[in-house]
Formats: sequence, C-alpha cells, structure tokens
Amino acid sequence: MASGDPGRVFVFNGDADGLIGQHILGMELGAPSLRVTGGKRDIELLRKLPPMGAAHIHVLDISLRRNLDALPALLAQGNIQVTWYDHHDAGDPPAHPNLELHINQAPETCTAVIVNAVHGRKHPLWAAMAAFGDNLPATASALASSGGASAHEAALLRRVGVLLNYNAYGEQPGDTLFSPEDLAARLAPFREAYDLCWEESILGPLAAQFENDRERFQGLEPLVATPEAGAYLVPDQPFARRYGATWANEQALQQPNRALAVIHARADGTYMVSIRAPRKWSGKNGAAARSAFDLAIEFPTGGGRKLAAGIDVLPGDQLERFTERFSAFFGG
Ligand SMILES: [Mn+2]
Repeated sequence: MASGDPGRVFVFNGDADGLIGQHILGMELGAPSLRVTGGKRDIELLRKLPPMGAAHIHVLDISLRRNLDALPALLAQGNIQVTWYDHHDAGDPPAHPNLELHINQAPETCTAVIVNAVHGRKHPLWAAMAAFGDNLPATASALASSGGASAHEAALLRRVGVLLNYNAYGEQPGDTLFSPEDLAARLAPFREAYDLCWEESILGPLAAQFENDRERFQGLEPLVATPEAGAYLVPDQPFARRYGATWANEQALQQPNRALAVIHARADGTYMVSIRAPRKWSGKNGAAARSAFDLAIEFPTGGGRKLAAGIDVLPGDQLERFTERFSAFFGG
C-alpha cells in the first residue's frame, strides 16, 4: 500500500456468496490492494489482518459477532473505515461513525445478494450464481430471471455457484483444489457471469472432483433412516469434508420434509455434526416446526440457526445419544 493512499481491503468468507460478493464489490469499487479470506469455517478473519495505516476495510459474509474482539481496535485507529455486508448473526455491534453496516438475516438472502442490492442491482446474474451456491434456489431463480437468463442459462449459473461453494469446504490444507485467495484472483478478470461458466481451467477440475465425492456419498449406509429423518456417519477423509455440506444442501432440496444429520468422524475420536431441519414441516400431531438449533444446543458445543445448525465437538461416547435424540426430536 503506497503511503498516503488509503488501502482498499476485502475481508470475506471463501464460500460462493462471500467470493462473489467481493467480486461484485471489486467491479463496483475497483480491485482491492489486499484480500484476506479463508475456508467456510474461518470466520474470525479480522484477526488475520496485518497492521495497516489509513484504509477502507470491506468485510463480507462473516459474522460480526465472531469478530467483535478485533473490531474496536481497528475503529479506534481513527483512519480506518469499515463497511460490513453480511447475513449472519451480528451480535451487538458497536456504534461508531466509521462503521457502516449492511446486515440482513432474512433466510432468503445472502451476502452477494445484499452487496448487489446496496450497489444498484447491476449484477443480478452474479448475485443469482451466489444464491444458487448458497442453496437459495428461489432467490437465485428470481435474480436470474430479472437478469434475463433463460432456464438453460440459470442452470449454468447454478452449476458454477454450487462448484464455487463446494470449494470452500475443507478442514486441512490439500482438502480443496483452490485456496479462496487464488479463486478470488482468478475470478477478478471476469465481468460477465456467463464467461466464467465456460472457464474450464477452474470448473473442469472442480466438477471432476465433485462428481467423485458425490458418488462416495451415495454409497454411504445411514445410521438413522426413517421417513422423517436420516443420519449419516462419514469418515475422516478429504472427500467427506469437501462434499458433506453440498450433500446436505442437495438432500434438503430433494427431501424437504426430512431432517438430516451428517456426522463427521475426526481422528481424535470426536465428531463434528451438522443438522438440517426439514424445510417443509408436515405438522404431524399438530407439532410446530422444530428447529435444528434447539436440538444442537442440547449438546455443549452446539449452535447455529433454525434450518441449519451444528455441534462442533461431539465426544465419541455421545454418538448414540445424539442419534437417539435426533430420531426422537424429528421423528414426529
Ligand atoms: Mn456465505
């Protein structure tokens, strides 16, 4: 960063709507002088910022609440402006003249959609790609239509959104094909969303790996399999870390009445659990829709949202308790 020249910094989650959100912002404001990003679960990204002078930091698609410890010091510098675009829990943000918030937690929106709306709705096709990737097909289809996309073109945008999102999932170096930094830099030259849809140097390898991972998931035996609920234990292997969330998204769309749990085994004997509540609740026995969050917080490291929640660390000896509770909770 040249001295006296305020830097433009993008801090963003490496999933589809984070990646595309910062891409839209780059088209609107110009390229950033620095990008700081990470995989899907790298949320506390403000901590990763190097010391800096005057700058405008644009933060996208990471929870403000999870960055509350690092934010006040940045604002206290006085020469740093922070603009935040997000759809996650913001906690209790400080009121500060240098902090501008664009946060919308409505379930049908995501960060790239918010960025597009704040900047004049000029990039509906990019926003559609992001929303498809974030598993918001209704929002995505509406945006694609508003951008003049045919059904075939919408399917192209969907494929790319899903593949970009898939690339953000991995826990260890080597799990994913592209680092989010690399992917953001490769996206930067593309002005037209459709041009990216034909970029085989990015999509070819992603699609091949995606198909392989998908086949391995289709061969899994469920731990719980009822009409109301399915639970799957997946091994501590790269394919499972990469594809687990994509698979959960697919199942949620294909079987909207069914709850899903994907239980990731870890090398240390614990499990990481992700829980999806049914998107459509049959209302059997007059029961109200049950929240994945309510089940998750029965366990000490549980948390999340109504439709999608998780347990960060389920002790090895709690697996049976979890599957029993999961079956009973969503079983009707
Ligand atoms: Mn996101």
